[in-house]
Amino acid sequence: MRIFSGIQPSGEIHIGNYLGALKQWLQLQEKNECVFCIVDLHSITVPYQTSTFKKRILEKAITYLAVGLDPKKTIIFVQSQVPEHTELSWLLSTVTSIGDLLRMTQYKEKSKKYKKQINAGLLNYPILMAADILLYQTEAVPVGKDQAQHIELTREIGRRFNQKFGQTFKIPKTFLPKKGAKIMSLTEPEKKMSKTDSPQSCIFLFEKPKMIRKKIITAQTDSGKEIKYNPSSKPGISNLLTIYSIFSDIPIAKIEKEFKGKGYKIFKEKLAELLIEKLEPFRRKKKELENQQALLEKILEDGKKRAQIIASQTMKKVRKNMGLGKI
Ligand code: AQP
Repeated sequence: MRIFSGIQPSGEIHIGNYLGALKQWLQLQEKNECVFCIVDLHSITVPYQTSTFKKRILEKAITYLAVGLDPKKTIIFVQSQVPEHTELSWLLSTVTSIGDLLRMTQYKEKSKKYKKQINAGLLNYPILMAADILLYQTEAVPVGKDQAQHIELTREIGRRFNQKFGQTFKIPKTFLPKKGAKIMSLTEPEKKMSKTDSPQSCIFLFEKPKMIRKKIITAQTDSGKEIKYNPSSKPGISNLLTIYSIFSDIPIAKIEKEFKGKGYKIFKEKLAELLIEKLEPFRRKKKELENQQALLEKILEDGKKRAQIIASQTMKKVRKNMGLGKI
């Protein structure tokens, strides 16, 4: 299968991004043709710092490699380096309804968060995402739950285009992980964990042990003392149980039994230890990669070339079917 997915260089990668997306990517790269992108053009739809932007992009490349993505098996590249993404995005905008864009949850949330800086790019974000995916004739898109609505719209845009201009794109499926599709904020467990929220609300993938301990110990929990999974009445502890379960590979019911009558403090201390241990290899690998700028650049350059071969084939077909191209 051809797989496509991406992450924005909008902030530091957290364990939600890892469990929702990266962990699936690692498994999928073994038996599929994977294309994993650093989607920088999506990040510029909200305020960002131009002076540190390239550094942020390189950090994401380091993250991809540090968690175990293998550039020999997968294509790793930066979205803005392949201009076909923006060309296709414009063409797809002609088969996308404004009503569909206005009802996207991410648009509603981000336009509330950045009230004074709502730009057309923020509204059109899902069209660019549809272009990213359809450009590679993608069959499956592994993402967290927050992105599922955008993939539904991608499918709709692809179908509409095929109906209007003839069979052009494969229609991709959404791949959600069975567990960890929506990791919640540590400080407001009714909200998802987000890169651009307060650092206290996230455990970053390369977080220092001291900070992991501090953030987990102070994570918002619910009234009562029982370690019980119930996302509606105990969202805080349920989120921590989910994290514990995935990182330890122990079912939630078994963890509940183990911590019966022990209270939140002991449970949180154990969870902090578990995270420190499980995230340590990522921190180590990141350190090794940090001084290898030339290697990173080569990987991204190779990735760009490989991505562009597929992208240009699709664009030839798109232009032809739309009646565009050489006169
Ligand atoms: N809390 C989460 N739990 C599980 N999966 C998550 N993802 C994001 N948050 C969670 C998944 O991670 C991938 C990266 O997505 P993105 O960089 O395109 O942006 P996002 O979905 O908007 O993620 P963030 O962390 O909330 O970033 P900002 O703050 O920049 O908006 C996607 O597969 C996503 O589903």
